Amino acid sequence: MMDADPHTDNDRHEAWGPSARRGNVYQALTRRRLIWTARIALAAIACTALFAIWDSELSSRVQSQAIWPGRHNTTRTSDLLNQQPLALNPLDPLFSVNGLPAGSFRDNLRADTKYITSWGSGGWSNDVISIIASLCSPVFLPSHFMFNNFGDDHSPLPFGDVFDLPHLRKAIKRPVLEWRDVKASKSIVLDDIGCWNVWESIQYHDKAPRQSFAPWFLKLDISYTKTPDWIKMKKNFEHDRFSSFWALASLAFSSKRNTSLVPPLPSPKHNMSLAPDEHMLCYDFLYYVAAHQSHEIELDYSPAWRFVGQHMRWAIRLERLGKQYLRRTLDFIAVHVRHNDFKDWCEPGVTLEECFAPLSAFQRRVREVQDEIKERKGIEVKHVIMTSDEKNHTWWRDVDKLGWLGVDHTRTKELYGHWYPILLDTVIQSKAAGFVGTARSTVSVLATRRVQSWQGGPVRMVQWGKKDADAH
Ligand SMILES: Nc1nc2c(ncn2[C@@H]2O[C@H](COP(=O)(O)OP(=O)(O)OP(=O)(O)O)[C@@H](O)[C@H]2O)c(=O)[nH]1
Ligand SMILES: *[C@@H]1O[C@H](CO)[C@@H](O)[C@H](O)[C@H]1NC(C)=O
Ligand SMILES: *[C@@H]1O[C@H](CO)[C@@H](O)[C@H](O)[C@H]1NC(C)=O
Ligand SMILES: *[C@@H]1O[C@H](CO)[C@@H](O)[C@H](O)[C@H]1NC(C)=O
Ligand SMILES: *[C@@H]1O[C@H](CO)[C@@H](O)[C@H](O)[C@H]1NC(C)=O
Repeated sequence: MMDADPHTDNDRHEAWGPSARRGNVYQALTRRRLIWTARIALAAIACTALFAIWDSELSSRVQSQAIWPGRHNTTRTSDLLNQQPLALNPLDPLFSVNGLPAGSFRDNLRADTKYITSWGSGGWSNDVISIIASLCSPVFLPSHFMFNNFGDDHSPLPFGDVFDLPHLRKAIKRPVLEWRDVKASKSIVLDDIGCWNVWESIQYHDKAPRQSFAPWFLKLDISYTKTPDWIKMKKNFEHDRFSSFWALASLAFSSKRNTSLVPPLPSPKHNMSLAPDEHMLCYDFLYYVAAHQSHEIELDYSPAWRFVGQHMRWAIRLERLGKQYLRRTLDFIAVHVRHNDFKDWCEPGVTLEECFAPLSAFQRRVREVQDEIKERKGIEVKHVIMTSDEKNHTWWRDVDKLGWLGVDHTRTKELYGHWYPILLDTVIQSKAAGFVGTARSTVSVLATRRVQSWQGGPVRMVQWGKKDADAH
């Protein structure tokens, strides 16, 4: 918990996520570099990034390409497979690259187009919030994203496997690419690139760019330029890490860029010192970005949620799988209880029993949500579905005793893969008529936003950290 600061809640979501793990990331990278050489190709296939074009004359280009571009002889993504040759869609990734995924990503970038990308390095919900942020501002037109897992299994999760990219492109009217559309998964080319280092300017204990597995999977050798101190919203305040969309976006334009350049950190492999790339703009980390205030993603006005997050619907296959898991349960309230590493966030001197909210607190909030649905929609919602990272069988038996349902994940990993228990639980949460979550969990935060936006349902967060934190 090197980032953890129990005296402020400013770092809360991430405190358990990326930063908690980042201490040994570098070590892990070096150690794994040897072990993983043979697995790079595989990893790169799975890895994902969304790019975006931020400055292109899209419409004129589309007009000049009134016929199906024959050189795009690939149907790797299911997305492309579904594309009808005659139904030309200017947002199609095919229009944003030169052709097939290339050995070096640069060979596939169009000269008339600019791209933006960033790396994930958190838990999966932290990373979803980062990508929502990076896709949000009109200048940060879509950016890349990659899901990392910093647990025992470093298998990245492709963005397009989770979210419905064709829907997202249409909804936000932006071309969005994945890294796998651009750089070949089997490439052995280590590409040099200059990127902006945001992390070192928004916090003070870690004097380095944000570590991530993404450049490793993508075979990028990055030379970082530290962003100016003024990107931080609360100058010199160590308990808050947010920067603003427009501060970061201004660095994408040559006037601010040129006056902000400082000597770059040489890249780790090729020892290259490169200024931030102007063709492929990149930032190390975009989790802590806001328009107006820290953690605004939780609030109704959040531009990131309104303009992007709510349009990130589930990919069709995942949606179908989620429905299978729900079987015939039509109306239900979802509960999310987050335990385990959250214990590190308990107030000093508080026992675990006092720290985590008891089931009775969740029960009380569930009743409030039931009442609100009754009042607002005249519907009696009786079923309650519990989702949690808790492993304790006694605790789950107590959940059973309340008559609440659990999701049967006994075979989920085996059938669908490592990521699917949390993915399916997230899908199920999003389909609830109402939601009760755990305060300070990004999994819960995203579920509240989805239930509000997609189901028009009421939500509550249960407080915790000390005895009776949620008593009311
Ligand atoms: N199956 C399942 N796993 C969960 C649930 N909640 C948390 N987890 C697991 O715990 C991990 C917690 O997430 P982290 O990686 O620390 O970070 P996060 O996903 O951004 O979420 P928070 O830590 O809750 O803010 C998830 O990736 C899951 O593996 C749940 O409801 N169901
Ligand atoms: C295009 O795809 C077809 C069918 O997979 C293949 O036979 C052909 O060689 C490909 N052409 C090029 C130029 O890659
Ligand atoms: C920034 O620098 C580049 C390269 O040196 C130059 O081409 C460009 O005109 C400069 N832009 C401004 C606004 O000074
Ligand atoms: C990296 O490059 C710099 C400047 O070109 C040089 O002084 C330095 O010795 C190089 N370091 C390594 C480890 O090669
Ligand atoms: C498991 O949960 C029960 C009920 O909440 C609790 O009393 C017990 O201490 C827990 N066991 C462990 C090993 O945490």
